[in-house]
Amino acid sequence: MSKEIKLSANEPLKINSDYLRGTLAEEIADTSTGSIAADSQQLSKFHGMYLQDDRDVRKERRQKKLEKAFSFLIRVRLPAGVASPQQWLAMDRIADEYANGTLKITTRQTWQLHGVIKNNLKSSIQAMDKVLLDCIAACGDVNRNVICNANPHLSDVHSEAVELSRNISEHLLPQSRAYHEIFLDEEKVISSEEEIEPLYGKTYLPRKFKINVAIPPGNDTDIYAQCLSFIAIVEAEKIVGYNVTVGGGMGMTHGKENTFPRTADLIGFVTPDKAVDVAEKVMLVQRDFGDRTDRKQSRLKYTVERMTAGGFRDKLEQYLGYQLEPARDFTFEYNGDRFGWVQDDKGNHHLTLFVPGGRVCDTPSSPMKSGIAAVAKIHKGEFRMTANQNLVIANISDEQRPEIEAILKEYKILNSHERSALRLNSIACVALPTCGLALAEAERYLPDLITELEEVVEEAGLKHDAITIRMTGCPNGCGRPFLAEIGFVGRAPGKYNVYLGGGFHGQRLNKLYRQSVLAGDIKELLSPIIRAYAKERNEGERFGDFVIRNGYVKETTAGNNFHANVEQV
Ligand code: SRM
Ligand code: SF4
Repeated sequence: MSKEIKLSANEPLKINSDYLRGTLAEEIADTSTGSIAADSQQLSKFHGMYLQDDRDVRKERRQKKLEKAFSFLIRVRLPAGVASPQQWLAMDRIADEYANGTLKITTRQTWQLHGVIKNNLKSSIQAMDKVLLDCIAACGDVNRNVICNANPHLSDVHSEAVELSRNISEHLLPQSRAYHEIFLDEEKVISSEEEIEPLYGKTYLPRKFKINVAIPPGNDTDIYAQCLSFIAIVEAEKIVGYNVTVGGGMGMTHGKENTFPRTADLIGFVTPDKAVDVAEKVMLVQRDFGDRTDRKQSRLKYTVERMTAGGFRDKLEQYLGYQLEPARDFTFEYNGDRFGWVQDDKGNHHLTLFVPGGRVCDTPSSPMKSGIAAVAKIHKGEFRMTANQNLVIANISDEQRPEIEAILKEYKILNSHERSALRLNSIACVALPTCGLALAEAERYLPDLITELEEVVEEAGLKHDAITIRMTGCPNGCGRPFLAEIGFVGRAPGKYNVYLGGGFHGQRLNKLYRQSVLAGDIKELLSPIIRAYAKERNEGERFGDFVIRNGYVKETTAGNNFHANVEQV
């Protein structure tokens, strides 16, 4: 007798949702609560929003017998992270009118709004629609925001890569009109089932799916952490095609060794005309072979792990009807951002600014949000968000540069990138107080920890030496901490697992060095290693390589040995 397969709860939910409608419209209209039902919470993700509550006031509200302080996170779909000044200004206003007055630049190159109460959801989305922004598929079991290298040096090649990112995003966009009906008050039009979701069908994907486009030598989009990546191969300043990697991902669960971060595998090369088709077919292989019984095993990385990279490529080639070409040579040099001013070959200027934790907000020492809005009022180029949560003010003409510089100076943000290389190479995920999954602080704590570590780094003469350092409030890995040379992952309030030995350009996972370290003990734990690195490193040796050579941690060579050879915890 064949064993019955038990699908995860989200599968029937998707099937019965009438293509992502469920009872969302009714629940959003219900003013008796700030919340929505559990099923609707799952469906709302496909429309780019999550129900959250302010965890800082949970206890107080419980004591007062009040409902949690519910609000929504809204995440925008912004392929390649490119936005016009008008779009920036609209988001700036929406943040003030309907959210918590801040704009969060995410590790997938887009804006998030936090603190949008249910009553303001439709107004926010309608205001975005006016400037041609939407949040369709920004979350949920679908293809997410397609990200792309933000390096302004390579502008001609960059625009080709941006175009590919946009084409993939459009091609893989869910077709259901649910978003338009629920949030934009569009009339429901009845269409045949096949027309509704030709790629996804009723069950969409087993889990989230992530794509990026990279242009060596910059790996600022961290290709090894993505489900599918296209690495541009450039000859004579033209993209001749893309190497294809599959099966990267970060999320894991503490104590569950069958969950692990995984670096992607290189499986071949395609010419530019085939890239969208390859994106579609990789997604369809995952649609058909991804695990739909256990959401902890359903990401593409586990599908590739089960099938092996070669097995996955064979299946993909069956879907494509042609073979991938052998992968071409490429070299990545870094996965951080290049800060400050650069001028491209057409004479335009680009300024990359450091945005601490990606949080664009006004503080007394740095009114960044007002400053960027003032720039947006006169800027004729565009804004590009980076996958390291930073911001490029791009395509500034010779004539406009002095004016923009004057504004940035007035708002004290012109020199936002004049910091230690350690800080400039840092990422912290949002974590508390909005993230419901956070076990510890990240965005609100990493800056202080870096201030402590800067003392050691400066004393050791390493102020200008880049070391990648990333912190997340839990092991889901939103700040890609398992690729950092120094990674901190929350275990409990004030306690972090410390990981060492990631590759400087994102090519190697790190390894657990110490478990559940108290925040107050981190400086003491790392100081001797940082000092030793300053004194004993080989010429050009990176921190992540040094800690492996000196035996602080064993090398992680693949996701499936991430948990192996952990010597001291
Ligand atoms: Fe993430 C869930 C924030 C990039 C892996 N992520 C969440 C949620 C929505 C928590 C939740 O499910 O309730 C977080 C909302 C916090 C908040 O209050 O804003 C959240 N993730 C973020 C952002 C905002 C972090 C940031 O500080 O920038 C990033 C938004 C990206 C975007 O614009 O789309 C973000 N998340 C990532 C990345 C990095 C990336 O994509 O390059 C990863 C690791 C790569 C990967 O997917 O493997 C990531 N997020 C996760 C996971 C683990 C998935 C897994 O495979 O197990 C979860 C939890 C889940 O899906 O169950 C999660
Ligand atoms: Fe939340 Fe964890 Fe993601 Fe940080 S890593 S935003 S704590 S889910």
